[in-house]
Amino acid sequence: MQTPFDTVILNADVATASDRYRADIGIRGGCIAAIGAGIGPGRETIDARGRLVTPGGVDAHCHLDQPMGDGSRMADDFITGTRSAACGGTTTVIPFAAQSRGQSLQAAVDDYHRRADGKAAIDYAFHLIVADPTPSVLREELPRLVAEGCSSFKVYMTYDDLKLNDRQVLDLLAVARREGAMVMVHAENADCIAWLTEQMLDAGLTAPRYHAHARPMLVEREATHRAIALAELADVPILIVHVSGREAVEQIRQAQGMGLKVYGETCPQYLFLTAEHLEQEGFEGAKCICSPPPRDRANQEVIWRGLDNGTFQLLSSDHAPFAFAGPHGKQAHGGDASFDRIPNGIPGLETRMPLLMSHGVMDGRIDIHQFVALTATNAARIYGLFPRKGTLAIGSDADLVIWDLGQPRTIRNEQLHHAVDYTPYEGIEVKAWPAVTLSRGVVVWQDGRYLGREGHGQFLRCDRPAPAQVRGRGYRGPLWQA
Ligand code: DUC
Ligand code: ZN
Ligand code: ZN
Repeated sequence: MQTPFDTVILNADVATASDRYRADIGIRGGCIAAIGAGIGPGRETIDARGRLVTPGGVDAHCHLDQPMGDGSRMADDFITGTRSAACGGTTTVIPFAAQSRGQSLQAAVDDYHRRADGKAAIDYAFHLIVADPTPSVLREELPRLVAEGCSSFKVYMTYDDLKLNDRQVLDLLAVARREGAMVMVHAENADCIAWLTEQMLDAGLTAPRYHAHARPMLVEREATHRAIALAELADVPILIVHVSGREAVEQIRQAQGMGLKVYGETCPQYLFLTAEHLEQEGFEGAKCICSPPPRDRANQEVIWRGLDNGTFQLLSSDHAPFAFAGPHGKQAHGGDASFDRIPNGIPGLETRMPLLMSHGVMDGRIDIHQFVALTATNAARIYGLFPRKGTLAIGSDADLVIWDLGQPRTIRNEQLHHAVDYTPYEGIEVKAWPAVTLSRGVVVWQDGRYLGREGHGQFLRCDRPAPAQVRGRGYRGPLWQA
């Protein structure tokens, strides 16, 4: 006789990226063991009473306890960051093990494991940030780390301590091609930003609002175009992260139209904030400083359209948590620091899924299957975690969200669970919030109470992602025939 399930979710209205059906879900050993009608008893039962049930979110771009080189410090570590994620329906996070110049990549990964070990409440994987592509990084460390489960890495085209030149980017793209890794690109033109910043500071334009003027859309457009050209030359897929508006969107769409494998990620800040948020009184605008900066309403509409028409595969938070008050966050260089000395980034792990469910699905901009794809399934596929993560299927981890829909609520920072002292989404109305979040079958959030446990979250080794496989539509020179 079959042993009972550990937990049965009864009467669920299940939505995945492709399907919608009513069923009971049986969970055993942290995995989904059965989906069907009348599947038998469980030691625990959760009656979903016709409520919408979706896969738990995979937030594939967030920063937790990432060492900073400028004296600032992130407010969220793996304890508070994963707690906040779970309360907002996210059950997997992929933050960044960031190499600093002169450091080996392996040392960065070892350090990041130490920061995460025993702390996370939900599962996590690591992307790499490659800031120093030495011969040993290219020939030994990266191939080994990709094989060991860090199968994606980010390259920066801006920031003095991280930026790579085109030759270095090409070297890394060639490694990604050979090893089957996914390359994420932060696309902004560093020299244009440096030149504009110098001009503005010389003219005495130092307030937070000038951050947006120092990083106009064309610097993102140019770098996006260049990144795509480099990937075409190396004949390898790439993913442009945190796309902010029309000009970068046009570059990505053109490349996709040419048949290149160019993937796109955007974030809630480009749907809900504008550059006007940087114009708040005094230093308040610093709360919304992130890069690329938020644009305007017309660009918000372009981003919404890109979520609907398939330009974007991912909606990630880019949670980069700096407190507003205190000596380590936005005011690390003083409460009147010039815009170029204010740490870049905003929090958003907990609000990502409710904002998109509410203003995307419930307001009719995207459908529920697009929602699941954008918040969970595509990230799991693109980073080599599918089908363990990102869907509800027999054998998948029992990571899921039971939604409370239709009850209006106002986002207030005091109700969030991160360690940041503000949210840029303060005051925005939503009509959706997770009623219950399960991580590998364990309830971590229920009816407004955090029930997670430090150390429940496990490190995930990512496979080489199928979407990183070469399609062979890039440049074909004599080297490729050799
Ligand atoms: N880039 C990121 O990816 N995150 C935070 C800030 C930034 O510039
Ligand atoms: Zn970035
Ligand atoms: Zn980021």
